[in-house]
Formats: sequence, structure tokens, C-alpha cells
Amino acid sequence: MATTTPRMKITYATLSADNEELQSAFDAAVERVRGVLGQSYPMLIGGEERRSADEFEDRSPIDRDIVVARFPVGTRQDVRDAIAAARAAFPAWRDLGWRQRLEILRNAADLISERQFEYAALMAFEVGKNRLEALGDVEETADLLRYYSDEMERNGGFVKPMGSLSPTEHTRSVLKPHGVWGVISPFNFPMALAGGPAAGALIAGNTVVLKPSSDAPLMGYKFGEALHEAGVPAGVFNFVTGPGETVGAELQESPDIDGLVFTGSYEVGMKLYTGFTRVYPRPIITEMGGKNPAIVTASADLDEAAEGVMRSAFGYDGQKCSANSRVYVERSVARPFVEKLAERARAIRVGDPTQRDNWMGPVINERSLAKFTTAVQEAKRDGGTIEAGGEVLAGPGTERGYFPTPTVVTGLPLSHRLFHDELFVPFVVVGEVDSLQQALDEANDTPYGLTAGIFSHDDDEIRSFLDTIQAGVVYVNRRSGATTGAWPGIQSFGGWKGSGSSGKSGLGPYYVQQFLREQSQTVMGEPPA
Ligand code: UN1
Repeated sequence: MATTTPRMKITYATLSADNEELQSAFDAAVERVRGVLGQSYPMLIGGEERRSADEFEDRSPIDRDIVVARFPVGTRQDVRDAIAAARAAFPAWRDLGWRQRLEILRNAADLISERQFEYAALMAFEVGKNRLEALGDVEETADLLRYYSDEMERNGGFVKPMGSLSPTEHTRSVLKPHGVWGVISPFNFPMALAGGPAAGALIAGNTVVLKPSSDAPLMGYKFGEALHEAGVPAGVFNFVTGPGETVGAELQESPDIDGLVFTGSYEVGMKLYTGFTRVYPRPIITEMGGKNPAIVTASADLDEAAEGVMRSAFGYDGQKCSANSRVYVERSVARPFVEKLAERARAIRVGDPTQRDNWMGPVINERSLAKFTTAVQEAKRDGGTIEAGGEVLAGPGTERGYFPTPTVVTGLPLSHRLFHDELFVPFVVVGEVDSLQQALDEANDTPYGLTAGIFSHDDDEIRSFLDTIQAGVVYVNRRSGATTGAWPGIQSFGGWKGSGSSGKSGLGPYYVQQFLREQSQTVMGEPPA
């Protein structure tokens, strides 16, 4: 494995990387990982590799002839074994103490950072991210391990002295781990949204069974490999692959799981949420998407607004829960804004994202591409204007992949489905409004509420937005992303309403606590240290 470290830190808000050393290190990693594509990988259960004759193929959305990896079609029994292994490993991991756990997990973060190029190159093949987005995803995973570790430390392991009724009585509040957590992760941040939740659970002293998306299992496997190499004991982190209907269902239904983290669609998330707590309460954290609005008022800097919207609508093909998929612009500036946005959309280079010049790659699969083409047809049918994009590339180099073009649509009524349903494709609808108030009403009219942005240079407007917008992450005048690009320790990531109603989805100072439960301890005399 190469251990070259980029000189600059890559985050999702990194605008460009004119760093030749970084670019050539990535190119070299792409060539190296080409040689390992197509291998069979095992599940990881109790520190053992578990294989199966029954495997599924993890194919690249760039070119469906490329098999990135093969993974076992896990069974319910495999999941039961993984849960049993996690349960057996729990007491020792808990009793190790948080200082020792942090030492091991910070080592894992360093290993991940060292391997940033290999992992990012594999990720580019696996899910079609461009190099900056892929490097950002890997770096975020390491940063989440570090950030949650720092939070644990800052809070002294969450032991807090309380008041007492007499000098001989000592009461303290102690946050303790629950036991075994299931983590069900999505394809779109295949390392950060597998590793981040797992990190939260592990730092808190729980053990984990991870089930990744079948579109992107490799990054979850690589995360597990790094944990074990860093010294995470056998059984503390387990990794199972296979269909949601069996492998995912077993995690939800097992009485031996103490908590569950899910990132993915609203439909699946709500099913898990309502099904998980049938016998007694158990914590479940769900992050289920968004239909994230940006507001552009007449006082906005339109170049700033167009740039910010372009980056959040089309970054990783709009396949982020935080993507910006609807814009409300004041009528007086609508035309110049749309022209600037459409011009930027047309300038985006779409193609094989392992190539340096391509900023947008493919969407994850055929279903996703079909969502895009249906949306374009619907927009046309219902009187919308396609200001940019609307096409699917099928020329040399893209003919075996799923390559939509960045699409800007105007002219649809604000009540149209395309202003309300999450699509997860590079498709943004722009609607005209008469006032900021109307824009805010429209923005808040959503069952989600994950992220939102405003472009305005009027303090009263900005105040009004901050006071009334219903979203967990909000951005003001952000050129590097109108609604996307949160970073651990810099921003906090939570959802309102249906996008994350049962907990914070990550990045902030209140994340690790969700993997802990409170015990109040009253001891007569001096408590043991
Ligand atoms: C998601 O779950 O898709 O940069 C959103 C951002 C993202 C947030 C994750 N890291 O906005």
C-alpha cells in the first residue's frame, strides 16, 4: 500500500486541487487498483473470514463490464453468528475503557489516512465518485474516528458528578454503552457512512455488525480491515453482506441487537423505525434523505448563488441526502440566475470519474438512471423547460455506464411532484417566487428537512431564514455548496422531520452520546475511582 499523504486536506468543499503530486498519486493508485479488481472478499465474523459459494457481483457504474469485487450472499444464520460474535466480544471491549479504545481507533484513523489514495481509487470504481469526492469520503471517515474520539475525551468519558443530599453520599451520572449495534450503510458515502456510525458505536464501547449497501460493500470491508490491523479485537467489528430482505431484516428483527443506525431511503428507514421497537424500546438512528431547498433573493450575488447551487445539485450526481434539488428564486432576478446556473451546468465535464478532467461520473445503477429519464420526460410533458442537460451520454467511454447530464428545469408549478419527491439524480428544479416569505413557506413544505441554503446579502432576510427554516443543516451564501459539504467538527449533521427524526446523523458534538445510555450512581461513602 502506498503511504503518500496529500499536502492539502480534501473535504467535500474543496473547490479544486491544482496539486500535481496529489493528482499523480491518485492516477497511480487507479492503475494499481485496476490490478485487484474482480477479487472475492469474505464477510468478517468474530475475527474470521467467512466465504460462500453463493456470491454477488459488485459492478462499476462507470462500465458494467467491470466487476469491482465479489461478496458472499449472506444468510440469516451468518447474521445470527455475527451478532453472537459481537455479543461475546462486548464485555471485554467495554471493560477495556475509553482511553484504550481511543488509542486503537485513532490508530485506525491514521491507517485510513495513509491509505487514502488506494481506498479513494477503489471507491471511484465502485460508486463512480470523482477523485476529490472520493478522497473526501475517505478523509472524512478518518476524521470522524478522530472527532468522536476527541468528543469522548473532552467529556471525560461522560462521567459527571451530580449534587448530593449529604456529605456521605456521592452521586454521579455515567453514560454506558448498550451492547451490540447494527449499522446499515448506503452506497453514496460508502466509507464515511459505514465508518462514521460504526465509529460512534465503537468509541462509546459498543460492538458492531455492519451491513453495507449491496451497491458498495467494498469500502465497508476495507474499513473493517483497517480496524483489525489497528488492533480492534476479534468480534468487536463484524461485517455481513447480502440482501436487505434477509441480512438487513435479521438485524432489525433480532432481539440480540441493542441499537440500530440506518442511512438510506425514507421508505426503508420508516419500516425499520416502526419495526425495531416491538418488544421494548431500543435506540434507532435513521437518516432518510432530503429534498433540500436553496433560496435566492434579489439581494443575492448571483454568481455566488449559481456556483453554490451547481455544486450542491450536481456534486456526485446529486446522490447525496444533502443535495440541492429545488431552488426558489425571486422573480426579478430569476432569469439572470437561471442563465448563470445553466451555463455552469453545461460546462460540467461528465465521464469516467477516474479521469482527472471529469467532474461528474455516472449514477449508481440502471434504476437510478431510469429515475432521471422519467423525471426529464415528466418535466417536458408538464410544460417545463429544460435549461440545461436532460440527456444521457452513450458515446465512447460512457456506453456501458449510467451517465446522465446535469439538468436544470424551469417553468413547472411549485406544487409539481418534481419540487417534492427526492430523486437522488443530477436534476434541479428552479421556481420563481414573489417574496422571501413565499420561498420560506415553500422550502418548509416538505416531509424531510435535512439541509437548506440561502443566497442573500440582506441581514434581515438572512435572520428571517435562520429563524424559520426547518432543516438540520443550513448554509448562508456558501459558494462551495448551497446545501452540501458538512464536515466533522466544523458542522453538525442532523435532520428535522422525516429526514432524521430519531436522532442526529453525525458530525457534531452530540453524536457519540446517542450510542450510550445514562446510569445514575449513588454511592454511600467514597466511590471507587
Ligand atoms: C448523506 O447522507 O447523503 O457533504 C448526506 C455532505 C454530506 C452529508 C451526508 N457529507 O453534505
